Amino acid sequence: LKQKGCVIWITGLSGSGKSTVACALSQFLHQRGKMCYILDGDNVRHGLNRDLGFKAEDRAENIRRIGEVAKLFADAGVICIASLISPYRRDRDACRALLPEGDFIEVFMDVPLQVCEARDSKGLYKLARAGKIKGFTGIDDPYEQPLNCEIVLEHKGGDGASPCVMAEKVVSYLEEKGYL
Ligand code: GGZ
Repeated sequence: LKQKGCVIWITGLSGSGKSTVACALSQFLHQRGKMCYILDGDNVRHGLNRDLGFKAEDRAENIRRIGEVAKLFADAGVICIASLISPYRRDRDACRALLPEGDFIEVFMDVPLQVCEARDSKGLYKLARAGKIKGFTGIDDPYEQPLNCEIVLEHKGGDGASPCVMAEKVVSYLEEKGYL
């Protein structure tokens, strides 16, 4: 009884809701008896990637390692949810290239900077604006939006779409493509 693995790669700004959607998605998958595992940039940086900072080359290495680990999970038949800013297109594309066609599903959290900054759940934008954090994505470091990703999760004014609604959109995609 083999389940087909894949990598759900969630990219977007800090505060765009990547981790929340990853969490909601993993709950839906567990409810369906699917094995899944979340690799979150912020968490992995405490262990495997604790030697890395936020310079472009460190981010590239962070993403490369998480991409390799995600591939191992997918090989083992697990649905691996990678949630990290991954601001450079080139780095994301390198992870895509590790997997068989179709098994890398890029999800873009399309949330305007102003919305992420207004949330500022960890107070990091405030510190970045004050110059206390240098090279913060969206403030004084680049974020390259995906051009051809599989799924776009849009922020829609007001309360926006809830993380559950967003996660359901990913579930529908997985059903459509035969991963569920
Ligand atoms: C961006 C930073 C930075 C800088 C610390 N730029 O919202 P968070 O706090 O919890 O998640 C962010 C996390 C980014 O780690 P990633 O591994 O996802 O980044 S990347 O894919 O670019 O390698 C943020 C915090 O770390 N953080 N400094 N300068 N985010």
